Amino acid sequence: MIHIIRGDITTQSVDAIVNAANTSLLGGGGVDGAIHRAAGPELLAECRSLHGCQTGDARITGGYRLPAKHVIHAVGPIWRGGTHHEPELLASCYRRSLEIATQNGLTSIAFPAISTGVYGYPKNKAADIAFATVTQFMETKTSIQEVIFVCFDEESVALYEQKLKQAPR
Ligand code: AR6
Repeated sequence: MIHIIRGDITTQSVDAIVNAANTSLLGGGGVDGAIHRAAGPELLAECRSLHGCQTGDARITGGYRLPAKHVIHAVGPIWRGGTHHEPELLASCYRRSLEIATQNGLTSIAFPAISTGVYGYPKNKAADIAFATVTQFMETKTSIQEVIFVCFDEESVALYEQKLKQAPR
C-alpha cells in the first residue's frame, strides 16, 4: 500500500502526482518546475484559473502531457525554525492532498518530499510527518489503494525506508 522509490516524480503513471507548489500556483523551480515542463503549457493555463492556494492546502488539475492523470498542487510551509506552525502546515498539505484524491475517487497517488528543497524543511522531521499523516489517513474510508513516496536521492530513500520499518501496521 505504501511504496518508496527513487526517481523523478514526473515519470510516474499514477492517478495523481503531488506537486510541491507555492501559493501562486504559477510554477517555480525544483519539482514544481519539472512538473510544469513535463506537463506542458496547458497546466499553467489551468493553474492560472485557480487564483492561488493557501499554505497547508492543495488544488487538483489535469495532468496534460504527464503520464499521471492529475496533479495535486500542495503548498508546504517555508521552514522558519519550526515554531511558526510548520509541522501542522506540512501535515495539512499531505492530508488535504489525500482528501482531494479521495473526493475524486483516485486510487494511486505519488508524493515528493514537500518543503524539503527550496523551503528548507529538515528532511528527517518532514519524513516523520509525511509517514504519520499518510498512515493515519489510510485508516479512514478512502478510494486510495497505493501511496508512493518518490525520493530524488539515495539518502532520502534510506530515510524513508527507515520510517516505513518503524511505522505501526
Ligand atoms: N521528482 C521527485 N522529487 C524531486 C524532483 C523530481 N523531479 N525534483 C526535486 N525533487 P522543492 P519545496 C525533490 O525545492 O522545498 C519551487 O520553486 C527535492 O530533492 O522542489 O517544497 C516551488 O514553486 C526535494 O526533496 O520544493 C516553491 O516556490 C523535494 O523534491 C518552492 O520551490 C522538494 O523540493 C517549494 O519548495
